[in-house]
Amino acid sequence: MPLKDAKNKTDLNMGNTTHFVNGTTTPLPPAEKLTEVHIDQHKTIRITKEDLNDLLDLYMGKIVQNAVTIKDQENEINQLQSKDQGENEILKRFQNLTEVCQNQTVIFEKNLKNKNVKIESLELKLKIYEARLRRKQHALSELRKHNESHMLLIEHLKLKLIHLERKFREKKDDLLADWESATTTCIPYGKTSGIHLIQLPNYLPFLVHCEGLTPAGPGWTVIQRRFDGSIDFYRNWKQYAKGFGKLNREFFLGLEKLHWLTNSQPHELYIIIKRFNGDWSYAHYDNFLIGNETEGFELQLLGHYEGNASDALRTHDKMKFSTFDRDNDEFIHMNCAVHHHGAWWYDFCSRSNLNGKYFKEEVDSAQSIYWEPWYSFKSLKSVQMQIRPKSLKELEIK
Ligand SMILES: [Ca+2]
Repeated sequence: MPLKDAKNKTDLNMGNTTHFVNGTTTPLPPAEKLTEVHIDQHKTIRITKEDLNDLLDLYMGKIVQNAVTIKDQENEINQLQSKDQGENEILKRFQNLTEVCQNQTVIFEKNLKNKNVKIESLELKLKIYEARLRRKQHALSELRKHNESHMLLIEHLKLKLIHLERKFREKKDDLLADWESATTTCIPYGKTSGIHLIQLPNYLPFLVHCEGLTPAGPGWTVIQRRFDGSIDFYRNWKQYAKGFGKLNREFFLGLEKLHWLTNSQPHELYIIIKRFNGDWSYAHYDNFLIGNETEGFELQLLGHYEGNASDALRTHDKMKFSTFDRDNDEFIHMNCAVHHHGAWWYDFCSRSNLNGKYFKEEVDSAQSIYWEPWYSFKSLKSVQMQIRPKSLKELEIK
């Protein structure tokens, strides 16, 4: 009980020697029963021992009650502390979880970073592959274009092949027809110009260029022709024996064929020469005969000369043929074929050199195609040698 409540029950006369018990003023007890209680330096109360005991009991009750209260509060505090501990554990667990989460986050971020690096690497690779793909597509496109171009070319070549096959068949048919009607000379082809098959006794058939359109008249067989330098005439013995060039361009028919033709029957020779200024001239020999290879393809006969080009072949009569690899000339210390860059019936050395070096303009050279003395060593623009059986000439005269 608080002290003020106690005052209701017990009124203490401060500073006076009065004593209230149960609302009644009673005289003061004897001095030995009084106990002085000092409130402060100014006030002092005197109470009896019984009152003091009552008061003490009262306060003891209060103390006990307070102790109970304190105990309750301690329990409450303990409960709160238990609760705090639980919360602390939760907090700690939460902190642990947070730490775990942070660690996981670090690992995740690290993994994420690695993944990002890998993604960047893959993106770079992808760009490279895309660039390669674009290049491949471009190359493929180019190949397709080329392929289309090649296909067009193939189609063109197929058509050309068909055309050539047709021409070949026609030519083959012509040749077979020629074979069947092969002649020994060009006389049957008269005043025409073209390539035909010649068949001599005991000799394989061969093609010749028949010429009937020159001032010399019809039925000539061309044995040599020069006009543009497209064929190299500086060749060896074997090639001159077999012949070379193209019958519709420049060529030399061949010494073997010349031998067989001129031996099959008497032949005449007609040579046409042209200058670069357009002048032309001719030399005609009425009995032309060539020996066989054993005889060095000797110029055995020429006959009579007639013409306006000069008799420049006369000095070579009875001479063997010479090439740069077969020296049959009269010049002991020199190969005339080498000196004159040609192949001819050289003697000491020559007045004519119709197989010499072709010049595209007029030059004064011993290596050139020349015919002395009509034009000295000056190069000629073109030359053609042709032969024909004498019988035709005799027939023309008759
Ligand atoms: Ca010689």
